[in-house]
Parts: sequence; structure tokens; C-alpha cells
Amino acid sequence: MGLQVGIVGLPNSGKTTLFNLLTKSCAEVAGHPFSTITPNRGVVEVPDKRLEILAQILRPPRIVQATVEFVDVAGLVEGASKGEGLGNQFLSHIRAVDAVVEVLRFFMDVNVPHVTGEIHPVRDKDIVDTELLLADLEVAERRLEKLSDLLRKTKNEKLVEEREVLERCVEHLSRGIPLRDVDFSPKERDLLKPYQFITAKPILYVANLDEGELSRKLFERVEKEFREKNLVLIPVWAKLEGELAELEEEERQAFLQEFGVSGFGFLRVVEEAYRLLGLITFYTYGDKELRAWEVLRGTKAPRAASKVHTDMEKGFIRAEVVHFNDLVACGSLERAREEGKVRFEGKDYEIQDGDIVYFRFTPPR
Ligand SMILES: Nc1nc2c(ncn2[C@@H]2O[C@H](COP(=O)(O)OP(=O)(O)OP(=O)(O)O)[C@@H](O)[C@H]2O)c(=O)[nH]1
Ligand SMILES: [Mg+2]
Repeated sequence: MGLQVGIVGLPNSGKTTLFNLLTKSCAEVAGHPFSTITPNRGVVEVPDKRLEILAQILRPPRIVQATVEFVDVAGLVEGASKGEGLGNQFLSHIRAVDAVVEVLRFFMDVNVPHVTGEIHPVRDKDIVDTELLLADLEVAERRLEKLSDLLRKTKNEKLVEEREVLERCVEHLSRGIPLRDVDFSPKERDLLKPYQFITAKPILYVANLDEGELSRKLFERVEKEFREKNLVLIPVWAKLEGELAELEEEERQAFLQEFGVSGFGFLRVVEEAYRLLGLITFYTYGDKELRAWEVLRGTKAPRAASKVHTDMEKGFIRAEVVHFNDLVACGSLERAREEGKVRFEGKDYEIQDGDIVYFRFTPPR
């Protein structure tokens, strides 16, 4: 299973337009609020230059890229937690994701109404972030009530711990602090995991611009503000990029240059999500395929093997590893072996970004 990313934002901010761009889908986009009701889901293959180079060296019968699944939900409005708009129940669809992308409207288009009547991305961010906080607060408070009931009847050490950490959550959320900014211990994090709090997930802001000067100026100002707060704001031109995607490469480059943009913004969304999550890529290669996988930095070899197959973790013997750079320098796997660049690593080996790994394991009887 690849990475999952949820897309949130105000109605008409361009979430579905971005979703379509990312996943090459054609979900309904409309100029009225709440055009998305049932969530859209789509999978993107992660662009990977190293994988292309490896394919040239190894000539596998098949190449499998790492994937990211995007989930596009309905728009959130102020008061959603109290039932405004479509309420906030649909947020349950993004509880299971690994990271959140929040789309902020920077495009001006008067034909597309803004729910508050004014283009103001900083305020929009406050509205949406507040609703996400309130959604988490609701979950935490509901669970706390249940826990208090339970604890009145039974004494249970673990439940007491859980209550303490949930109380801390409520305290922070009530003060407007997202849970990702709270310093929980690893043990507390484990206790909180089942709740899938949205504000505990890494978040990436996407500025949806149009090609006009006003939009760009606004972006420059807001981006600076975000940077000072250590927040990531990525510019995309969702509508324009969608139109450009249909052009031939040469024509497209000419357009991008004209707008002073070095490349598609939407591709950065995937890259940044990776970076935010601390993910690295390793590769497996066998008779059938060459394949890219993502794991958290610091993952040990047996755990990485379990991504390929759980039997590989259980029966793990060793990993035979060559780094991408070494393989490229040698030009072939045989040469890399001759030059001693293929290492044998044990169960404590931490997989490195760009490793090509062959797992040796005892198959189950
Ligand atoms: N001019 C311009 N229009 C855009 C841009 N992005 C989206 N739109 C338009 O804005 C309208 C809303 O876009 P959607 O992608 O449906 O917005 P959404 O956030 O998914 O909206 P809901 O699903 O209703 O919450 C559509 O008419 C889009 O064509 C943009 O970058 N520039
Ligand atoms: Mg939509």
C-alpha cells in the first residue's frame, strides 16, 4: 500500500481541479460550492528519475513505480463542526491518510464565487484549520467521556494513561494548537494512533494561483508569512496546468517559460509530501520486475522487506545491497559485484535512500 494524502480546503478553492491534475482523473469540477459530495480517490505514480536510469541498466521485464493515493473530499466552511455546509462528517474519509494537503484559493476569477465573498487565503487557512481542530476536539472529547464512564466502573492503568494524554490533546486543541505541534513522547503517540487525529498529520499548503499579476503578488506576500512560521506553501496553477497537460511537450515548455514557471507545480506536491513525511525510496529487483518502494527514513532491513512480503520479514536472512550511485558508476550488476559494491547486510541495517536491495529469506514451510 502506497502513501495516502487527503485534500482539504474551502469550497471552490480548486481541490477537485488539483485532484484531477494529480491523478489524471476527470472528477466533476464546478463553479458552485459543494460540487464534490462523495469523495474522489485516485492513485498517482511517483515520478522517479532514478527508476528510469535503473531500468536502462537492469532492463527488467516490468517497472513498478511507488504510488500515492489522493482523497479529495467536500469543502469545509466556517461552522462545519456545527453542521454548516455539509458539516464535517466527511472528514472521516481523511482520518486514515498519512498527510494532508490544504488548498488555498489565490485565483481571482469573478465567475467562481468565494464562500466569504473575498479572496483572502490567510483567513481561509484560519477557517479550515480551525474546523480541523474542532473535528479533532470532538473526537477527543467524545472518547474522554467514554473513558471516564469506563474508569468509574473499572481500574485500568492503561486507560488512565490514555485519559491523561487525551486530556492534554483537549487542552491544546482548545487553545488552537494542532497536535502535530505538541511534544508527545513515543509512548503517548502510540496511544493516540488509533484516533487518527487530523491535526497530528503533517500538512502541506497549496496555493492555487491564476496567471495574473494580482495572484502572483498575493502569493509572494503570503509565502513569506508562511515561511516565517515554518509552513510549506507550494504554488500551483491548477486550472492552467490542467490545460497545459494536454499540449505537446515543446508547446508546454514555451508556455511555462512565458509564465516564468520552471515546471509543473503539482509535481512538487508529491515531492514535498514525501519530504514532509521523511520518506525515502529503495528498489527491489528480480526476474519479474524492478520496483520502487517508500519507507520512513531509519527503517531497518527486515521491516523494509515486509513491504514486499510479510514472509520476507519473518524468514529474513540478509539483504544484498548496492547503492544507486555505485551501480550507475559500475554500469552493471555484474561489475558492481566484481568491484565489491554489493554488500551483505544484516537485520540491523538501516535502508538508505537509493539502495537497490535483494532480500534473502527462508520461505515458510
Ligand atoms: N480561474 C481559475 N479557476 C479555477 C482554478 N482552479 C479551479 N478553478 C475553478 O473553480 C471552480 C471550482 O473548482 P473545483 O476544483 O470544483 O473546486 P473544489 O475545491 O473541488 O470545490 P468543492 O468540491 O465544491 O468544494 C471551477 O469552476 C474551476 O474551474 C484556477 O486555478 N483558476
Ligand atoms: Mg470538489
